Amino acid sequence: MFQKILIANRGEIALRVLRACKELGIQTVVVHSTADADAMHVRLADESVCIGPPPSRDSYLNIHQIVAACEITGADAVHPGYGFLSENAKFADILAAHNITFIGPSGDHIRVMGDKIEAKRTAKRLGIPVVPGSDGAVTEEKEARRIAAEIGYPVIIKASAGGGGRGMKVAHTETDLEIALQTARSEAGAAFGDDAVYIEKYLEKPRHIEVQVFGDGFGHGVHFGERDCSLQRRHQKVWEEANSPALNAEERSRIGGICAKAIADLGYSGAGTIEFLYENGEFYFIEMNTRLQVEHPVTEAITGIDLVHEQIRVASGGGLSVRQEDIKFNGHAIECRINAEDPRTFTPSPGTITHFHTPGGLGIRVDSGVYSGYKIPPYYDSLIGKLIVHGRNRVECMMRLRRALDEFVVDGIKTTLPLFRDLVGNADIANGDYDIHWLEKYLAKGE
Ligand code: MV4
Repeated sequence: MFQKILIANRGEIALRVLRACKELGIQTVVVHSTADADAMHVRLADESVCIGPPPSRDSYLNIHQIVAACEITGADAVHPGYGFLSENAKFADILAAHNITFIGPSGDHIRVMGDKIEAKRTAKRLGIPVVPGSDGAVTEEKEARRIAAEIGYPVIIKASAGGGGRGMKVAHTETDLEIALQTARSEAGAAFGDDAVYIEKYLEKPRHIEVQVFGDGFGHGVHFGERDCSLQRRHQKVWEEANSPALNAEERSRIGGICAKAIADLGYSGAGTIEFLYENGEFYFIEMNTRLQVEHPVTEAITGIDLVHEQIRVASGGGLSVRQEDIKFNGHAIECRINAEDPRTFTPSPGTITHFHTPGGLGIRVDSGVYSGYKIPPYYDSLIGKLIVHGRNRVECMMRLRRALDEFVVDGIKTTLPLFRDLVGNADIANGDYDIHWLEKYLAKGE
């Protein structure tokens, strides 16, 4: 087991990882920018190292400073959290070269999944169902026309170096296709320095369902069920649940089994998320994330398993604490992402939190790095906390969520809490009847 873990992140996820380390009796080091000297993760860690000025590229993304902080403090492993360097293959390789364990998959697995064409080809080879489309990159308009005619319109053109919704163009007819292909290629080239694009059938009303997987480092794979993350705005998730209200136990175990086998065949190590679009009872792979995700607590709530403990165990060579047959799905969980933003326009609202009171009681978890009197710096994302609610079933979970939202107080700044108070009272949400476009339509109506 590791002696000392360096946490290369900030905010609620730094605290989340810190808690797991403390429970496992592992010493902790955090790194921080000058803007985060007063942050909770800095206060609670055993040691802290200031690695640079506020901009992320000079601090949380500064690989050399982070490696130096490991050497100075004698950390033998790094947990990257999510965002920042968590899916940076070069960072994983550099740590390995310094005999420091990256708590995550190999640099090569990160690299494969970071290239969306390569990821899709890999998924298909491993028996994961993919969206119909081109076999690889498409450059010629003639080839694009042939593929589009074969799969049928509408089609979507995606950047191979994109992901998470960046660099996509939809073509509804052959007339749209030429412009869509040209703009997608030039935008991808300008944004990512790689103009490779691919074509897929455009699914019009899917849900976003993602399967939590783990490789144990010894060639075995398991799944921890799925999360439904369809409620998004501009590719930012807002509300996530486990299980998906759209799946039955048979579908869960079928897609989970396919994903677990793929992870085993890939020789993958650590936590991963296989993302699907789900429409008319069918799953279509879109991407794989090679990190712990923001919404992992809903999976923890329904399985009772600490996923950060599992990441640390696997990275240290100790394998998983559970086999597939030990993983049971118990009840229902919902997570609300509480952002320091205007609840209608989503304009960031940094500043001082004058009063912060979190809800409690059975089935309530709040993961947050803020406190009364804390000043939210303007340099980073606006997530200030997550409310995770668990119940024996979805109805109980929703009742408890409504009550927890009533108890939650954040004064001094604007937050997205009022949006969640509206959503818990909405009939479509109560029925679990929503797709990836539901939230944007709801916000456009201004209800
Ligand atoms: C799609 C799609 C429809 N058809 N692919 C957006 C994020 C990126 N991960 C993939 N995305 C999409 N890919 C096909 N073939 C629709 C989206 C999409 C979306 C997906 C998940 C959650 C929210 C979304 C919002 C808009 C578009």
